[in-house]
Amino acid sequence: MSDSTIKKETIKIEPFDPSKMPTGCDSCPAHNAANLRRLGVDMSEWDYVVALAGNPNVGKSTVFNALTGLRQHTGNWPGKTVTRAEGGFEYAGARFKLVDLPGAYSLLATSLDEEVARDFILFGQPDVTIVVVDASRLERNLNLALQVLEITDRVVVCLNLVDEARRHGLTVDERHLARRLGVPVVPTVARSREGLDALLQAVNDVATGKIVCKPHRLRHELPGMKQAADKVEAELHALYPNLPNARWVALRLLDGDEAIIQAMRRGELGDLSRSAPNSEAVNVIRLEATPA
Ligand SMILES: Nc1nc2c(ncn2[C@@H]2O[C@H](COP(=O)(O)OP(=O)(O)O)[C@@H](O)[C@H]2O)c(=O)[nH]1
Ligand SMILES: [Mg+2]
Repeated sequence: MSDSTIKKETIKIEPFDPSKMPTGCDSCPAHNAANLRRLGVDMSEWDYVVALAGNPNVGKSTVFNALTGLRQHTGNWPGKTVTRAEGGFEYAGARFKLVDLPGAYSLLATSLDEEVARDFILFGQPDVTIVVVDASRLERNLNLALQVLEITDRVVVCLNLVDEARRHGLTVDERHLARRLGVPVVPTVARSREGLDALLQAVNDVATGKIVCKPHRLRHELPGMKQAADKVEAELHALYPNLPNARWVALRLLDGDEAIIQAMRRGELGDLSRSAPNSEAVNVIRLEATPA
């Protein structure tokens, strides 16, 4: 490989400012209030924020309506033509804000809808993300679920439309699925409110830290890629020990994902960490492809 094919880029990260960093604890809300404000979500009257994600047509709006009733309103995402529904509910004495994300098949940010959904989960760092999946089309739906699990470890899978699945002679072993995914899986028939109490319980348990998820993350990387990702991930870890998705961020940076690079430059990525980064660490990450 000649020198001209070596891509070199340095990203400067703003020095760490402890006054801007929330103090983390296991049962404290994990969401990022400052980033949420930028995303148009005011958390001043709420304890937790829950995002609702899923492919189109899986019953997301049905779940949203069932949980929020009349306590909801719609508007646009700031600066976007994408509509957003927002609502709230109370459970076990806590106030939950629920944000319906645009329906998406992936979080690769190749469409405006996918970008909005990804940015909300990445920067808003919701206390819980409910991924609604269609039990009768599980394989296709797990694509999005696995991508969400790459970005956040605070997930509850709502296995919806189990009545439809049953009609097609399909049963899903939700316990096995939960073990494999490393997050709670709750079977529901949202249209008749079946399973929604269990869903709320699981959401509450993840929000309050009673359940700590161990999300399944796919690792199929070519050796050269693995080496580069290991290096960037290690530097991210040194800066932000609690970043929940350092591997994913490392891979996005290596891929040249402009939104993530800009977020690093603005210091927004650092805000994703719930505790102070190592102040000894040099706040510079070098992205550097080494010749094979
Ligand atoms: N049979 C059945 N239908 C459902 C269920 N949940 C939602 N639906 C229906 O599925 C369709 C799509 O639901 P919707 O909530 O609009 O999906 P969204 O696109 O994900 O928001 C609607 O006709 C719902 O009434 C369910 O659990 N079982
Ligand atoms: Mg909908």
